[in-house]
Amino acid sequence: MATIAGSRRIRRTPFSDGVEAFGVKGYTVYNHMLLPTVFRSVVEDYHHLKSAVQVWDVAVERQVEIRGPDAGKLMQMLTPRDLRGMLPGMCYYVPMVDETGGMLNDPVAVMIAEDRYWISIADSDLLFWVKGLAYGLRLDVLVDEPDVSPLAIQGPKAEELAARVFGDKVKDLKFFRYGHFDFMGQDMIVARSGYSKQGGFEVYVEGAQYGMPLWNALIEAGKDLDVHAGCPNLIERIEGGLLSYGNDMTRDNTPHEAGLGRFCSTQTAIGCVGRDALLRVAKEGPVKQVRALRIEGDLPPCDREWPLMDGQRQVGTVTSAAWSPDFETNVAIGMVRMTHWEAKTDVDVVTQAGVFPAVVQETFWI
Ligand code: THG
Repeated sequence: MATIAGSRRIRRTPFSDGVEAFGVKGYTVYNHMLLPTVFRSVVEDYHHLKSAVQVWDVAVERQVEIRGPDAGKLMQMLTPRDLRGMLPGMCYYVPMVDETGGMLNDPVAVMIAEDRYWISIADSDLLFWVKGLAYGLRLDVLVDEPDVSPLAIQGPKAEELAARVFGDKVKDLKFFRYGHFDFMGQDMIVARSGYSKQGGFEVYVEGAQYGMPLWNALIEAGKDLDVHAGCPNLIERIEGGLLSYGNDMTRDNTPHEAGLGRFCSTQTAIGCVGRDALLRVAKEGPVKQVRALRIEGDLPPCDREWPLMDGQRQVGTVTSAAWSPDFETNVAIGMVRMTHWEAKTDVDVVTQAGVFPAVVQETFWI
């Protein structure tokens, strides 16, 4: 593909200088901002992520901040996950839906205080929906995008690296919990989370001016750990079944179709604007759902939806795919009709480079 022209609409991040110093080789655009996709090669980055530690510029995980007396009420309107048990110090993965039950985003919600939340969004303009609800319903809240940029530390040596910069106390953090940690006199929120299955942390860097100092400190402290700049890795995230909003599910899908039913408690999520719609579809169950698929052959890049066929009949789509060196097969994510979603079902994938045989899997790989 040709290169993308930089411009003000495609925002740089507080860490972009660090990313470029490591020789970033590819970018995508996510939330109108640059997201690195490859440093050495996707396969080299993959092996390194699974064996060492990487520092990721995930500033594209923008925050929608909700502040004020009605913050909790507005949060519950956005999601079918029951938020009543949420307390400061917790992060929740929360499907967010519109009034039809269609997915608008699949963010990580961070409860900063009783009356203050950050919604760490995937790639859609959720801010406008949240602002619209707040204004239309005259809620007592402020809704904005604050100057907060997440930096992820991911990989088997992430705990060691994070402890060197933030102190041994980070090791006590449980999955999807956060704490406040000091970096050069600045308070930072550090959570045990991140878009990989290798373990690690996300630092919510408040104030762009702290971006490069933190980046440099992590790179310096991790020299003997073989630390390298990295980014969400296509192969690893498919192996782990981590979904990509806009690719693996869209506004046309319910959370149940996306396989996110375990994050919904629609019956008790009183106030969720999609509650009635979701209760209706959850009763019957979805007629198509996300599945892991194994595909044979030398695939082209998955830069479009690939029809899944049983003979002349379309029975679904493949939405993400890549060659997995560790599992020695093409790993893929697709949306499969219920007639064909059972494990071991044989189907055909129609790509821009021909037709390839595929098999529905029982589970993801990691
Ligand atoms: N971290 C933060 N913000 C984010 C992402 C992130 N915003 C964009 C995008 N990623 C949102 N999507 C996801 C998808 C999966 C997960 C997190 C965000 C995730 N899932 C785990 C899993 O499926 O194994 C666990 C979820 C759970 O058990 O609660 O982590 O990565 N800040």
